[in-house]
Amino acid sequence: MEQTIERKKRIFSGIQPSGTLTIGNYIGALRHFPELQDAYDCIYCIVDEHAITVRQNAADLRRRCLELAAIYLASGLDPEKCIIYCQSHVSAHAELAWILNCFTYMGELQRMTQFKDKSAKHADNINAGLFTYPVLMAADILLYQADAVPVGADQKQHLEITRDIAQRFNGVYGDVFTVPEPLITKVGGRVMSLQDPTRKMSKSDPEECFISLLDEPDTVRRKIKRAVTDSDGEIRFDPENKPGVSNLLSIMATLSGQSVEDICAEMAGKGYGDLKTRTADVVIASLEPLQSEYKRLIADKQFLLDTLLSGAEKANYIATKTLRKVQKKVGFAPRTLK
Ligand code: ATP
Ligand code: LTN
Repeated sequence: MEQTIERKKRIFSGIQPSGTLTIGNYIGALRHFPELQDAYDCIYCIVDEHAITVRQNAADLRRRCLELAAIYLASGLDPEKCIIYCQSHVSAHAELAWILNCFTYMGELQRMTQFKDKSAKHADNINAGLFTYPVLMAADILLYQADAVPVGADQKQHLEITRDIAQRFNGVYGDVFTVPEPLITKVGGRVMSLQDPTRKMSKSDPEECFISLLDEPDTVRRKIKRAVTDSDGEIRFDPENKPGVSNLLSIMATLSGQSVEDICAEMAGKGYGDLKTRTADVVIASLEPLQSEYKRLIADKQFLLDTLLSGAEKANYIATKTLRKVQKKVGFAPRTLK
């Protein structure tokens, strides 16, 4: 009897171990990872190779990789259901990135807004890795033939270039790569900095700009209390004219599950002090379970390492299959004469 086994659709995403994750990373990306793990075949990577495009202290980076593994697990990811691993443990990423570099134009990379932003931020270290960062990201995604990629809105342009590279390669060599779709949430896809609500919240910005997933309740209250708002005093969702207030409202809405409209209706006539107290209450309550699970997990480094190594083994199997196919297509020397 003929049987067709349908492959589950595949999800791939990655986060850089470049600092403690912020509620921006959580709301825009991480929060969705566990939601997807039952219906899809999910692969979640810790992209340490991307992290060194900005200078990192080696001991800190090493420690942060394990911390991010603990955060992944604390957010609800189950290593029995999905693959969790470190990018540098699977050499196919760097190998495919090299090949894809030869299918990417300088002009395309020069247009990337993240490259422009990071070049301005790190003017003393505009290295070639920072420039070809999107190509390594394309390699990450294409190696696993991912159908969809959950990311924050800031990564939309990188997903577009990934699709362009895949289509260009497929155009020359046939259907080698799955062309991935971005998964970006409408509300919360772009959480803004607490100190400059016209810029995105980023984990490598100064402390007061973000709330870390591991911030103590007192710290959360202090940072939200000092968040930049405006002087008109009205609680209204208007990102264009009231970016600070709108940012607090969408943080509260995404974390509580309540709509922005309902929150505004409930807070009618109240002041920014009340808005900030309520936002802080919601943030603290939603971080609490993740933080207590994190504390338990981070105490067992051996378990975290074992999880990453067994994840890398599974990832390596899938990635090598794609890499070998690509190497053959481009005409690299064969490994057997058969
Ligand atoms: P860095 O500051 O080191 O560049 P980052 O905070 O921008 O890092 P990444 O590791 O590059 O974070 O991103 C991890 C995921 O979090 C990505 O999917 C990214 O789109 C998402 N993300 C990052 N910042 C935000 C934000 N402010 N709002 C929503 N999503 C975000
Ligand atoms: N570029 C992303 C992190 C990242 C990623 C990926 C996300 C690296 N590789 C693959 C999704 C899929 C960032 O800067 N946020």
